[in-house]
Amino acid sequence: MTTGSLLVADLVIAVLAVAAWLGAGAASAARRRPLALGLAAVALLATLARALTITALARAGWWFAAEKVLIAAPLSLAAVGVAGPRLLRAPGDIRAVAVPLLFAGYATSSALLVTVLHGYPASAGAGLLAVAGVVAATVISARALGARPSRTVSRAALVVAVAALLTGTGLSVTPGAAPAVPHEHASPAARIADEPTRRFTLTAATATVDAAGRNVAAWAFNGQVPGPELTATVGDVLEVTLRNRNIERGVTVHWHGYDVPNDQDGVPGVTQAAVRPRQEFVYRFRADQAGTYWYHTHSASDVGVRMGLYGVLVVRPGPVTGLDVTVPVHTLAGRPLPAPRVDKVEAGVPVRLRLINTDSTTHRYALAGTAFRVAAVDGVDLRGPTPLADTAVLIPAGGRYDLVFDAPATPVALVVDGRTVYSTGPVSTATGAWPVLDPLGYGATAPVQWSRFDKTFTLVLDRGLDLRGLLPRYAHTVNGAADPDIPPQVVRLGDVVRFTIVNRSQIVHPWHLHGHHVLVLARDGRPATGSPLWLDSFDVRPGEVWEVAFRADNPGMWANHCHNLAHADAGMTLHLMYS
Ligand SMILES: [Cu+2]
Repeated sequence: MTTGSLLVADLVIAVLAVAAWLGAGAASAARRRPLALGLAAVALLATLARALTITALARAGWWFAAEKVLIAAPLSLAAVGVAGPRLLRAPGDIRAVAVPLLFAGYATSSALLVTVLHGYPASAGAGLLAVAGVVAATVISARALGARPSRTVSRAALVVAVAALLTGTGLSVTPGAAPAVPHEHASPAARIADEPTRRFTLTAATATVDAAGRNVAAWAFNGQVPGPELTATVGDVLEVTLRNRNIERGVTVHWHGYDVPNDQDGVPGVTQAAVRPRQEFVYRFRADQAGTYWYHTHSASDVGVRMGLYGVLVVRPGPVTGLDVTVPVHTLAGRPLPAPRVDKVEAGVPVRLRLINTDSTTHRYALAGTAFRVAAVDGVDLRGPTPLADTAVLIPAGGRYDLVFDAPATPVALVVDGRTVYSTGPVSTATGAWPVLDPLGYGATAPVQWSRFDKTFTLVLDRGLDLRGLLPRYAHTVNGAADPDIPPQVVRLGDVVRFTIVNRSQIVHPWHLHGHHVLVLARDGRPATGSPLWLDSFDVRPGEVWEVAFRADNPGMWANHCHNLAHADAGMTLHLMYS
C-alpha cells in the first residue's frame, strides 16, 4: 500500500469512527439499544484499526503521522478507555452510556479536525484546543441529558477550556518569522551589447479566440492562444517588449524553466511591478540554454494563464533538422487545445515533438505507431535515453518532455488523456492500458555530483486553516503556514542545497522552483537510478517524499511554489533568497 493510499484509508477510518461513536451516543440517548450497541462495536473496531494505519504512516515518515501520534492517538485511547468498560458492563438502561459514547465521538472528531484544519507540524496549542473542545462538548451533552457532572469536574473542565482557548488560538495567530519580500528590484535589465538580438513584442489584451471550434473569451498575447512561439538559437539575445493593452489585473512574463537573471524573472511584487494597462516592460537576456520552455504571466497567474496568457519558448543549438514541432497542451474555457493537426513527413525524417503541459494538472501522453526516445525533460538533455514503445509519459503542470523518433512509413499519433492531438494517418490509439515511464529509472546513470550539502530544507505540503489574513481561509500550506507567512529558504551564493518535499495532502502538487534546475536525488527513500534528471517542474503525489538538490548559482529572490496555480494563489508559495 502506498503512503498516499494509507493517508486516504486513515482518513476514511477516522471519519467512520467519528460517525459510529456519535451515532452510538445518539442511539443510546434515544434508548435504541441494539442500534447503539452495533454502532459502538463498529466504532471500537474502527478506532483500533487506526492503530495500524497510524503506525504504518509513522513508519513512512514522521511528517505523515505527527499530529496523529501526538493528538489523535491519546484522544482515541481516552475514547476507548472511557466508553469501552461502560459498554462491557452491559447496563440495564442503555441511556447510562450515552455520555461516555458521546465523549468518545467528540474525542475522535476533535482529533480529526486537528488533522484536517491544522495538519503538520503538530503543536501544543492545537492539542490543547482539541482537548478543550472535547471537554466543553461533553459537559454540555451531560447537562442536556440530565447527567449532571460534579461541581469539581465542571470547574476543572472550565479551566482546561479557557487555558486551551488562550494558548491554542494564540499560537495559531502569532505571526511567523517570515522576513518581508522586497517589492521592487532596484537594477534595470542589464544591457547586452553587440550580440545577435531576437526582438519580439507581446501585447496582452482581452480577445475572443477559437477553442476546439467554439469562440470563447480569452486573455491573449497578440490576439492568439497560445501566444506567438518565440524561438532563438543558443547565444542570441532575446529582447521581448511586453505591453498591456487592457488586462486590469496586470501582466508580467515569467520564463518558465529558463534560468534568467533575477530581474528578468517576471514575478510581480518580487522581481518587478506588474505591468498595468497602457504600460510596458522590456525583458532582455541571453539565450544560453537550449531546450523547450514556455512563458506565461505571473500576475494573477491562476486566472491569467488559464485565460490564455502563455506561449512557447524554444532555444535550439543550431538550424532545425527534420520535423521539430511544439505541442503546448492547454485547457481553455473547459475546451482542449491544440486542435488535432497533421504534418506530412517522409519516412526516415527525424522528428522531435516538444510536449509542454501549460495546465495546472498532470497530463498523460502516449505516442502510438512508433518507438521513441525521451531526449530531454524540462529543457535538459537526458543521458543515454533508450528506445521506448507502447509506454505513456506523465507530464506535470509546467513540465516539458521532448520525444524523438525517425518517422516510420506507417502513421503515428499522439494521444493526450485519450484525445488524439497529432496524427499522420489511421493508427490504433488504444493506449489507455500502457505502462507509464518512471523518469527516475530511465537513461544512463552518472556519478552523483555532490556528497555534502551546505544547506538542507524540508517542505511539508498540506492543507490547513489560515487565520493570519483578514478573512480565515482553507489554505494550501507549506510547513503549516501559507503565503506570505512561510519563512524563506536563505542560501549563500555557491551553496549546494538539498531540499526534501513531503506531500501529506490528498492531492498532487507540481513543484516549481524559479531560476534553478534541481537534480533529483531520491523519491520515497529510493535513489534515482537513471540519467541525471534536472527538473524545474515535478509532481509530488500524495504520500511522496522527494529529495532534490541544486547549486545556488543565480542570486536573487526566487519564487518556489506549487504550479497548480490555484494552490499557489491559495498559499502554496514561498521564496528562495540569497543572503
Ligand atoms: Cu499544489
